[in-house]
Amino acid sequence: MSVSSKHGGGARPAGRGTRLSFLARRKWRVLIAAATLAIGIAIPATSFADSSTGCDFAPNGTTQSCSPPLAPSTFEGGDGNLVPNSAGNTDWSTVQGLNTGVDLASGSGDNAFGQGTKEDNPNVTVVSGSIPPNKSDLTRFYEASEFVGGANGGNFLYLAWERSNVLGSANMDFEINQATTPGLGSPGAHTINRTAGDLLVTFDFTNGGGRPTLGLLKWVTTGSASQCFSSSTLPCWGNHVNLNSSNSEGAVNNVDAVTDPFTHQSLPALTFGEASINLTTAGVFPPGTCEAFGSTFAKSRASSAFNAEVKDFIAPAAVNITNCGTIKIHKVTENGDGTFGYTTTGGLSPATFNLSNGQTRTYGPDTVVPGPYSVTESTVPSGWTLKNLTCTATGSGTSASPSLATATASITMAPQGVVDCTSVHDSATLTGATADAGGTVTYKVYTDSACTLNPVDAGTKTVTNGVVPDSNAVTFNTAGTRCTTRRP
Ligand SMILES: [Ca+2]
Ligand SMILES: [Ca+2]
Ligand SMILES: [Ca+2]
Repeated sequence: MSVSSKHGGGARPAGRGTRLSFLARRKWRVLIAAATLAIGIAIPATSFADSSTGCDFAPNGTTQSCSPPLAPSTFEGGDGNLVPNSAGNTDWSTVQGLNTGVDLASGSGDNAFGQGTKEDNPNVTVVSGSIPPNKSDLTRFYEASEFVGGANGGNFLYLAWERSNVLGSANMDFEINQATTPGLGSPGAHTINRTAGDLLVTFDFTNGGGRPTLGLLKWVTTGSASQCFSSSTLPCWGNHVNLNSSNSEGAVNNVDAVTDPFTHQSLPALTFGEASINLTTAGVFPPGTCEAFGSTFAKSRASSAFNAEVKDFIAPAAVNITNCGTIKIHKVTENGDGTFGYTTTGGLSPATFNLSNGQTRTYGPDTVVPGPYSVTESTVPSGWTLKNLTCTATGSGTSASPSLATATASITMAPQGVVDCTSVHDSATLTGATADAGGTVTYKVYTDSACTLNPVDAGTKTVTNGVVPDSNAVTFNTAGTRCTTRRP
């Protein structure tokens, strides 16, 4: 049938029929779409339930027994699943600041460390498709961290791994670096960019039962080799930090399958593990010294022995773990520019600084030790008026109170806090005048745009160094275009 004949009179009944059936199909599509939506909502709602008790971990045989959140954190790091099961708690599905590592697909393309790689080796070779069938094949890891104040408070670190098989025990390591190692996931030779004080969390779980054994080591670059945990030479993983039930908890879903809320996949028993660690009470951070970790990756170890081979790994993800905070001060000016001087209290370095329009002073990132601080805009060129001072504060325990009257931001910094303040100064400046221009300026406001009708005096202001203060406020009773004159 040609196109033109379709629109001919003889073809109209067929055309109507086609249109009706098209509309009918559309209705069905809507109904099907609605049904699909209903199913889409129903699947996670039912499968998220996991164990009806909310506990998917059994340290002894099949007797479920889960630790509550490691107080004062509310993160459920000891229940072997990924969703909060008690009101007011968090778990992986709800935790703030989640970071995710996703491995390459299992099989010939999966990246792993070359044969014989040990934890203490910073120089590694990455190979493809050589994960032994009897070793853990990692698929994902999750990381989150937060500062929680109060008794026994501190920097909490949450970690989780997922694997595609249940062969062998679960021996996983999380390496937490201050610096990044770009491209570590790709085949070939790499040097893991380690800095003294980097962290290694070991997670060992025997399929037979018991609780996960958690360990924490620091990267050591100087001093005696006796600090090393396994190696006989520096640099090495050493200075083993004692983790116990007072500063950590962990679990594996050894009771039943649990659901990953992000992939909506069911994770069979023994394929998910998690941990919560209070890095502060574990003594990771030297008091009064700032440390910041920006990169994390997960790997599987061949056995519970620390010097066993590391095989599969998941390339690093960016993280933000720090015991200090960040302060940013922005300057904005209107109707000109100038140099504005600031003073600070609390020990910020430098203690004083200057800003002009559009400039920012940053203390950080992550270099402000927790405590009280103030920043005052103390040196203002004459003729400028502080129009606005605003601050935002993020992070538990971190706050900032701006005072327009004193041009001061009062800050309380907590670990992982960020304070961001902006002050706005306004002025009018003579154009074409010399830098030291003085005298006075008289403002007049007119009700028309041609500066002829109903003049109103808006004040006479003193000019200093070419800077002209604002006029007096003038109220208009009707809307419209006005004219303002300034006469020296
Ligand atoms: Ca959990
Ligand atoms: Ca839970
Ligand atoms: Ca891999």
